[in-house]
Amino acid sequence: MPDSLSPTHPLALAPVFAPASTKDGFVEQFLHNLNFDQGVALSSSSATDQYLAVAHTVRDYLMARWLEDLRRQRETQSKGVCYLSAEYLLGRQLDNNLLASDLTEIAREALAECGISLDDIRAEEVEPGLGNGGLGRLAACFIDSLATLGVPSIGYGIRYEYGIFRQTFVDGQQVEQPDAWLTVGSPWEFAHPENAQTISFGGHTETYDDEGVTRSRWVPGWNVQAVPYNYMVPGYQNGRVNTLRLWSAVATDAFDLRIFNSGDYEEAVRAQTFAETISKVLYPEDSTPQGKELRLQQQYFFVAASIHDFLDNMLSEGYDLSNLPNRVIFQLNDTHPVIAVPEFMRVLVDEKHMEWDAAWAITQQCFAYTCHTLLPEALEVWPVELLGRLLPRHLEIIYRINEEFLTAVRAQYGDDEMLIRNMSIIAEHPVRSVRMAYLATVAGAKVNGVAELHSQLLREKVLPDFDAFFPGKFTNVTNGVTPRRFLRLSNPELSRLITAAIGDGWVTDLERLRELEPFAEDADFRRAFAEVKAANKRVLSTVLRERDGFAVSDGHMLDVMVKRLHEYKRQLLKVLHIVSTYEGVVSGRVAVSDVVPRTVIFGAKAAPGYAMAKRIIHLINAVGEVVNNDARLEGRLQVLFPPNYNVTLAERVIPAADLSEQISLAGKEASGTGNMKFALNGALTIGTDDGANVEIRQLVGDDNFFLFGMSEPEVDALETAGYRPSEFYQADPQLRAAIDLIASGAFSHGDRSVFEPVVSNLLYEDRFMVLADFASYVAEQGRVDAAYADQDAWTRSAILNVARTGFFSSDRSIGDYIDRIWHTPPAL
Ligand code: NTF
Repeated sequence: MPDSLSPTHPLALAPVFAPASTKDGFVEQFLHNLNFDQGVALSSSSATDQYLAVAHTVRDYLMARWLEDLRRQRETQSKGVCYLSAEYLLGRQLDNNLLASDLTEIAREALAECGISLDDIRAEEVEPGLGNGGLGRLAACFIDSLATLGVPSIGYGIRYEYGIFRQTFVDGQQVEQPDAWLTVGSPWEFAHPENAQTISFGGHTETYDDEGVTRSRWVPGWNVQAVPYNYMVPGYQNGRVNTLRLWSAVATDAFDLRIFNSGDYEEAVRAQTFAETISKVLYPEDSTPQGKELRLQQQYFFVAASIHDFLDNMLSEGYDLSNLPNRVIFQLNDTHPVIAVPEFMRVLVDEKHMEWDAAWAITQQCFAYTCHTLLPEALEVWPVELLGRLLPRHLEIIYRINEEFLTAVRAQYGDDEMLIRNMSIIAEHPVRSVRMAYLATVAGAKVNGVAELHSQLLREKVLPDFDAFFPGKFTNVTNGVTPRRFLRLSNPELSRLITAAIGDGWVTDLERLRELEPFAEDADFRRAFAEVKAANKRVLSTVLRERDGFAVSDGHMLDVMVKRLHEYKRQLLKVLHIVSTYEGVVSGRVAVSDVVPRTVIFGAKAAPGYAMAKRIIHLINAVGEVVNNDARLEGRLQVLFPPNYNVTLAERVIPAADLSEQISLAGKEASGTGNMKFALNGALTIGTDDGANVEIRQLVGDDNFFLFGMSEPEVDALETAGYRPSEFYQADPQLRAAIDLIASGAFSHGDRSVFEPVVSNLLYEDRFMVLADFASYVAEQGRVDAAYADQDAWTRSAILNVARTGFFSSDRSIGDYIDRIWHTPPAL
């Protein structure tokens, strides 16, 4: 910086220019970036070069605002949110960033002038798939809303070199390919190796005398460097740009030498290997953590880096740490970042020399925990042996937290050993382990579930003792989705129609969609709405033809089930419905002319180690193969399973859907967010009373929702009474015929062994009660068929779904977090 420019001079605060807000400016900047960043002339540039140059142009445009927001957040020192999440399933960035900066039309015209189509450029972007499913996508929606609402905040996570695997099918079976999303580089990120944090692992602890005070300290065995990569998170046309900071692990010479000198060669090699692997790959387990050592390393790696980053770089000089609760709230996105709690305590007590009680009081105000599941197997536990080996000081801290907590429990309830064992953060069986959800609950100022039903079950069934012990700690924040990506961007035609009717205020105030209700009674509007749906189907049909070579039939009801493959979500129920329809026709029970033409679209990845889920994928493909090619069906039933369902494909599928399948066993799906996206885009839902389906149905009304299946209390009662799936099989000839057809080898070239494990699991175990809900599901699908026959009435319902689901904006969710949990001040 020149001497004459003081740090407060305007030119020192922001870049010297804010380019590209006009078409000519965009052209100039684009060509400049093409020449100077990519090193090519327009005439010799590839589509990738052009994409990168456009991305840089948008990035440059946002830069001034970003730097200003960073400065403002550092200067004001008002309370902000640190969102800690191991996953951010971002989706493509270009379109979103163009929209947020209101540059879409300028870019389109500018590129056209250069002979380039913006649509072609968009297709070049590889989406960053740094998440598994709902949890990671929720985090991405939340950072969008935080920026749009102008909440001082930062998202912290991991910059996985490989995101969620790319799914391919070989002979109908899932084969995973690595997701090398960084091959052409990521134009949206800024590496800051100079701000790397050193993250330690292993070693031992010791006590020492500090002028008469006995203190503990951790003497680590090895360490890695955490390099921050910053991503811009622009708010929607509000001039705000927040930050997402993702950490990448690298080895350093420094640690090599230190450990090498200590003589422990094996440890040094180990550390170096780990340094390179810690941020290498996203674990593809959704809902079923495998308890792998590397995963705990990833978790500690990113939360330790984030906490130190916050304390070192976000606080003003000499900040009084006892004020931290007025300055920050760390929101724990599920149990993955919960190791942040003992790390924060370690920093306060061991490094800042704070008294334990004072530090604990601060910690309990600085953290809040969101639980995203009800499945017991999804609640993370870490064996004490592993945690103690990797993070010995943290284990000591967890023990002390637990000891003091259990003392308090005893003081209230007496020596009820059963209760103590149930509430202990440390589980004794099958191996001594740390229950991360309990640790988070004890430490968190608030604990929230992600839909009303989920929060209720969390309090009543998963953590009832904690709810009694900590009155007022539990709350609900129903999930939401960003209307920018999942309506405005992904459904431009519907957006235009809505805006023409009620103005564009809905983009940031989604409840305004209510104003559409009267239009449901307007025949012209219904016609226009139906035309939009038809146009979206044509777009999807083109995408699937180009992407997968599928031929999508015209005039079909589009019936969609897209989500991770998990038994509790019950893709098998949908398969049984398809098989049953097919069986009805081929057996002559049903006249083919009575089959309402449907195209069923599946999208689902299975965790690579989840054998049953992979078999179900195989079965879906096998059923599709037979059904799609059997002339007796006269093309009235089509089953399509495009591989590698991701955010980019979701943005095409959801706007085109007529029917949204949300058919989990009641009490198992915490919330769901796909369900919200479909309703918001005018698909009708067939669903159980589960997760956020409950709230969707309440809002759209029973007449505009197809409810089926047992309620959660009914599931509970059946479980208590003793569920025997084979009884349902015996009692229902239609169900029997469908299962028998699968068992006969009809979908496996006569080989009965291929799907035998699926069939016997259904008949003898069926943990998620597919057979118990089958009859109800099929009956409700009959009502779907009947309703679809009256297209005008269907469209009316679809419009009401759009009009009444504004509640599911992630802006509303964030508002609830602010009111119920964070208590952050109004936007700066
Ligand atoms: C998921 N949880 C739930 O299964 C979904 O119902 C919910 O919509 C999303 O979280 C977002 O809240 C998980 O992925 C996990 F990991 F917690 F099991």
